[in-house]
Amino acid sequence: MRSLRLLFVSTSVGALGTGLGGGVELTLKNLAIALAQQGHSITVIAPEGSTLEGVSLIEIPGNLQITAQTQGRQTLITMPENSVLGNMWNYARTVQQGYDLIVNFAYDWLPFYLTPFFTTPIGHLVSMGSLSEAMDQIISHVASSYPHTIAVHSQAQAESFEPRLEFVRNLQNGFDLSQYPFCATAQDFYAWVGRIAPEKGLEDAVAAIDHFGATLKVWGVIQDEAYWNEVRSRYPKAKIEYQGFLPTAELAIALAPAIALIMTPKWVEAFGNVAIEALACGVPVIAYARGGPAEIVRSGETGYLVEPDDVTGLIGAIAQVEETIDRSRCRQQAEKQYSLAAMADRVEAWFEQILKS
Ligand code: HBI
Repeated sequence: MRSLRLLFVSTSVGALGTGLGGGVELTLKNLAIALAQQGHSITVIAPEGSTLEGVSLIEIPGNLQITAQTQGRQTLITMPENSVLGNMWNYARTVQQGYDLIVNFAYDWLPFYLTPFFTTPIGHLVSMGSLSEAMDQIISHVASSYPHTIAVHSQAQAESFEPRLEFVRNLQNGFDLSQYPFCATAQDFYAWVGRIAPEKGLEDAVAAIDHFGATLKVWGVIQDEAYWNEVRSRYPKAKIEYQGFLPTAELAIALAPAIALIMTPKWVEAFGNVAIEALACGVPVIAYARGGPAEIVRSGETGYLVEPDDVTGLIGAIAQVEETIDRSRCRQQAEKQYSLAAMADRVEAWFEQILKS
C-alpha cells in the first residue's frame, strides 16, 4: 500500500498520557507506532498537555468535553465555551489539504457531523458501544451515508447501536507485544484493571475474590471516588490492594504474575484492551460474557467466560483457572490475533476501503 499522510484527531476528554482518555490513548499510540512502521507518516492533534513520544504532536488548547458514559441516553449534545473539540477540528480543517486521510478518535457528535464538511476523507474509530440516542443517530447516519468510514473494536459493540450500523469495519485491536513480558508462573494475587467507575463493575470482582480471602490488585484511574469508597466499605475485609494508574510498560510487568485477570463490565465493553494485555503476559482472563471480552477470551483455553453479573460463576471460574489454563496458550493467542502487525494490516485494509469509496 502507498504510504499515506495521516492526521489523527484525539479524544476530547483528556490529554494523551493522563489516563483520562481510557483505552483510546493506548489505541491511538499503538496505531501511530504500527502505521509508522509500515511507512506511513502520522501527525496527532490532541488537547494541550498531551504527551506522545516519537510521534509529531500538535497540542490544542480549550476546555474538555464531558465524558459521554456519565451522561444519560437522552443527553443533549453539549459544548463548553472555548471547546477543545471545536478547536481541534477547526485546526484539522485548516491543515486538511496536507493529508490523505483524517482519523477521528473522539466519541463526540461534532467530528461525525463534520464528515461532509471536509474535503479530506475522515475515518471514525468508535471507542465505545451505544451510550445515547443523539450519538447513535449521528454514528448510524455517517455509517450509511459514508460506507466504510466507521470502524469498531468488536461485533458486540457494533450491534449495540440502534439503528444497526451498516458497512462498519471490525478492527479488533493490536498491541506492541514486546512491552508485555510472558510470565510462566503466577504469584498469589488476582488482577483487576480499568477506570474505577460504575460501568466497570469492580464490586463483582471484589465479591468473588473475597469469597476466597484472596488478594485483588487494582490498577486504574479512580474516576469515581464515591463509587470506589462504596465498594471498599461494602467489603471491609476484602484484600484489595490499589496499585494506582501505571503507564503500559510498568503495568505489564506488575500484571504479568497475576493468577488471572478478572473483568466484570456492567456495560457493553467495546473491546477490553486489558484482556489482550493480560493474555500477552500469559495471564488467563476470567470475564463476563458481555461485549468485546466475549469475542476475545476462548473459554476453557485462555480463560473463562462467565454469565454476566453472575458472581457465583466468577467464583467457579476462579476456583479452577490455575489448574486448567495453560499460560503459554494465552501468549500465543495474543501473538496470533492481536500483535501490532496484525492490527496494522486490518487498519490498512480499512483505509484502503475508505480511499476507494
Ligand atoms: N466521552 N465525550 C466523550 N468523548 C470521548 O472521546 C470519550 C468519552 N468517554 C471515554 C472515552 N472517550 C475514552 O475513555 C474511550 O477510550 C472509552
